[in-house]
Amino acid sequence: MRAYNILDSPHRRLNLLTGEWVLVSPQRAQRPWLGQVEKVPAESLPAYDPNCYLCPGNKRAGGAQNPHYTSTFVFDNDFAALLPPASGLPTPAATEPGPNLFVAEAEPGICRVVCFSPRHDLNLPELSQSQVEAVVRTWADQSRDLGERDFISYVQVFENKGALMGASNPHPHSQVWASGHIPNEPAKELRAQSEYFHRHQSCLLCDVLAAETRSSERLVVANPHFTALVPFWAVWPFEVLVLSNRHVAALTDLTPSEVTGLADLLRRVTARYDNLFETSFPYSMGFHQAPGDGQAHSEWHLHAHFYPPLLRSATVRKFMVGYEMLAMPQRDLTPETAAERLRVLSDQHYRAARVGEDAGHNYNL
Ligand code: H2U
Ligand code: ZN
Repeated sequence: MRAYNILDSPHRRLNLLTGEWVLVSPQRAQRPWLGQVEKVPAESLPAYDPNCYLCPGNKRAGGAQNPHYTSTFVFDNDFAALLPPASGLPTPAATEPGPNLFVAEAEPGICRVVCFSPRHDLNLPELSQSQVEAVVRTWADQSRDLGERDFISYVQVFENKGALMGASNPHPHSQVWASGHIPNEPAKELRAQSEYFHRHQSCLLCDVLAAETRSSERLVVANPHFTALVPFWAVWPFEVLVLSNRHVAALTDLTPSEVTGLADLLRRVTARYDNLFETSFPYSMGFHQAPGDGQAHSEWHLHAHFYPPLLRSATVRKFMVGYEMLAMPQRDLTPETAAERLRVLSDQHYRAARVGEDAGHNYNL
């Protein structure tokens, strides 16, 4: 009898960060596709769009006028999902329990938008190294500024890129939502990292990084400060986990060389993404840093998740429906194959339309 080989047979894998399982069905990768085909995004956008709410000097939807900014630009979201307590809402501590069965509580917070640069047409892999460093420093500054407030427990930095991900504007930007409670995803990760730390007296993601570096089969790209890999438990076809090589808890802990390293790695990962199907690759990405809840978080390891929806081409996406919505996530392409496909791609963006000094960083790996 043939031995059971997980690489060509259905199996499930445990996500050590969330405690949830993913079903992997490698034997199904070649199934035919007669479903929805997405539109390919416009290849060339103008450097400045007079109708864009985020371009320098333009009026936003809420009526405010953007300055003629030249680097990153941060503003309070005009349609914020969370509002600070100053707006009259009670803080969580002041909340009364709901009547009997149903539970609700106040959620104070602050939402901001971070434009990457004045350029309407340049995403992370097309910006220069120093421009992406400015973005990383802005995320760290925002994390510090918002995380220090006493009514904030968690700062979520994220980017929603592309119409396919519901981004309302093509001008490259990210968002920062700071909330009074720790949201669901970081809360699961907090539980898993704390349990692991107490059980093993070592950090979960330090151990994952060491194991992945040893085996190298799921590595995508690395430099002396950060490593990108397809996690063993990836759900999205080309999902990537970015880990700091040093055990740090937050963006605010990064040294200037680590900021350089993170900017370099983000440019390399996103260039590979764009190169994969020669399209501006949509994704949601975000950083998971330690909660700013006044506790010491020695268990927490700074990381970023990239969740991109594309599966086979610029026009065929993975849908999280049916079994995924009702039972558990499922994937056909193995994380090992996805890593291999991303690993062999060039760091040089296929449009090679880089601006500024763009010397990049020639880390010898
Ligand atoms: P998304 O592209 O991910 O939707 O993010 C854009 C954010 O920018 C969105 O949260 C805000 C929206 O509320 N926004 C403003 O605050 N002012 C504007 O003039 C346009 C968009
Ligand atoms: Zn714009």
